[in-house]
Amino acid sequence: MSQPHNEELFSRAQRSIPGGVNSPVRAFRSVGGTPRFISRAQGARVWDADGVAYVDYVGSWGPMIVGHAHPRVVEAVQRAAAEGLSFGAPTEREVVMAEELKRRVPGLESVRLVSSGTEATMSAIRLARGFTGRDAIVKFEGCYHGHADSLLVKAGSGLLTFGNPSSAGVPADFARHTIVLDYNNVEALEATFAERGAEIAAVIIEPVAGNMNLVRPTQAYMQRLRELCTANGTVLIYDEVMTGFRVGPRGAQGLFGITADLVTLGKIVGGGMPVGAFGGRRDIMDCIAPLGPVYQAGTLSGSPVAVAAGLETLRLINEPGFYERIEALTTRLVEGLAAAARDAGVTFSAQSVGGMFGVYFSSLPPQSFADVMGSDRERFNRFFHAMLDAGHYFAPSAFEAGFVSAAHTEEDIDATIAAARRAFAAI
Ligand code: HOZ
Repeated sequence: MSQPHNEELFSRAQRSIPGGVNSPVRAFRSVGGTPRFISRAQGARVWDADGVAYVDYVGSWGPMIVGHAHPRVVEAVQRAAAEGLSFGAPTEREVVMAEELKRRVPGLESVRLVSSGTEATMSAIRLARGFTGRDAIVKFEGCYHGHADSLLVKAGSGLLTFGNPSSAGVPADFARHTIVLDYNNVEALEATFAERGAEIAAVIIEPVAGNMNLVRPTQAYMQRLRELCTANGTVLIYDEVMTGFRVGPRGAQGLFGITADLVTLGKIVGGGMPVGAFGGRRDIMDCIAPLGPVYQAGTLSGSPVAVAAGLETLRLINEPGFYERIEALTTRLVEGLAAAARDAGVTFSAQSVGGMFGVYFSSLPPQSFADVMGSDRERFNRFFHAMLDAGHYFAPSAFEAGFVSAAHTEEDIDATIAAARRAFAAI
């Protein structure tokens, strides 16, 4: 029997799975065309159901920082799996993971493992509310923190991609506790705290946004946010599910030299398996059950196999020169793409932070959600398809960041830049 093709699989999938996918952005709806069904991956490459190879800049949306199917991570997973898949009881590996995270993440005095980034942010919000006894939270337009009810208000990622930034099914009574502000807008932040500071339980922020494409906040903005939270007894939550161990070895906290009260983690911490974590100040974390009154739980939390994958990934990224190399590769990519666009006379910009990057069909990198909306999305879609046809897999949406792994080589990056030269000339 011949191998099923992407199109056949997509038709079959749509008969049994909503939209044919288990997470919306991968359906390719905003860029059009047929999603690639991935059959295997190794290093910097993924292969689709037709056997076509792509240089991968999605990297499972961030976690695959050491490359796909790294032999040491695979071996760690196999070893853990052979010892048992799940116990619903504590294991030594979880303790090692908690100690590792405490050692590396600023301000992390206590940490709990969960199974996804969504669980981490949802739990952190509940905890902040329980700790402060307040209901209101602040989030920023275009930031996406997973799909918990209070956070699906003017959110990024798939909600932005499909033009529906506030999900149906979220009771108005929940949404009214979520205050949405413009990213990077100090005046709006100050005015909100001046008016409602005493009601705000938490501010949650993607400290480098990656779900409305990559948007970098200014140092002054992050500093002022920290000051206002401290002055108002508001819990500052850095959602580092994407940026943790990605923008640098100490995440965005390290980048800005600012310590949040709570941090959420995911993606890299699971090395490609489902893991999330939230943690921070001990006085806040001690409010979680069984120590305190805020309930949070999970049968598969601290999954021994997933934690084994995460631990091995954390060991690999700790090796000397890891971040220098990944940062140099990512810079080479964005500078090469920008030069290729310039030569072709295409309005384009690009930037990177650590191993994470953004490409924009606008003359300057965006500072806010409004700037992102001003970019030429039709042109992005044509670029995306030209690159895909040439064997280079970028995120299938103008509202997502891209990711480079340590398995990418300079030759891979240069091949992508060469393909982009042809793509820019054609679009
Ligand atoms: N929300 C993810 C990107 N920020 C996409 C998840 C997926 O489609 O796999």
